[in-house]
Amino acid sequence: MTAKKISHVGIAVPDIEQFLGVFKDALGLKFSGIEEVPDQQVRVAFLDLGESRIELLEPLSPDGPVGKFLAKNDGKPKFHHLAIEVDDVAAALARAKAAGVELIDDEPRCGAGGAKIAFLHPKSSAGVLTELCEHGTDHHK
Ligand code: CMX
Repeated sequence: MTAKKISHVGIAVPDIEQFLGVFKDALGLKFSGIEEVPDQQVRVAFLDLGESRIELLEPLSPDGPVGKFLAKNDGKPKFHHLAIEVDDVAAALARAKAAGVELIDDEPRCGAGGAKIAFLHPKSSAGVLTELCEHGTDHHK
């Protein structure tokens, strides 16, 4: 299993359109589209930043992970997670589990762009919600 790079940094926002301009216009990052990820109850926007990306996450439901996270922060935007690109999510999960890390997902799930994703609990990853993700060979991220 190889960890390759920071895939993206996720920021929870109450409304993507309200915050898109900061990254797209003020910082000049390339906006690469909006996608709904029903499995995670979010709508996401990606902005390219070198070999990595910024992901803005808007809740599709107040009961999903991002909806709950924003509610705890009085609805204000906040850094949400760090995503690490790996070549094999299942192997990365097995390695983390063997090292005693608490997993949120025991098996990879389907994330934005068809990536295989899985989360480590922030309690055992230095307080940072950490996503492991694996993109197919047809995707540059
Ligand atoms: N970063 C750091 N800490 C976080 C956190 C985050 N994003 N979200 C919650 N926590 C903290 C809580 O503050 C809490 O800390 P304390 O115990 O010190 O108060 C602790 O984690 C546990 O919180 P909890 O109440 O037990 O659990 P929650 O119901 O808040 O759920 C979590 C937290 C991480 C398990 C849940 O949000 C989850 O399963 N996340 C993974 C899936 C996800 O986030 N999907 C959205 C992104 C999808 C995508 O990128 O496509």
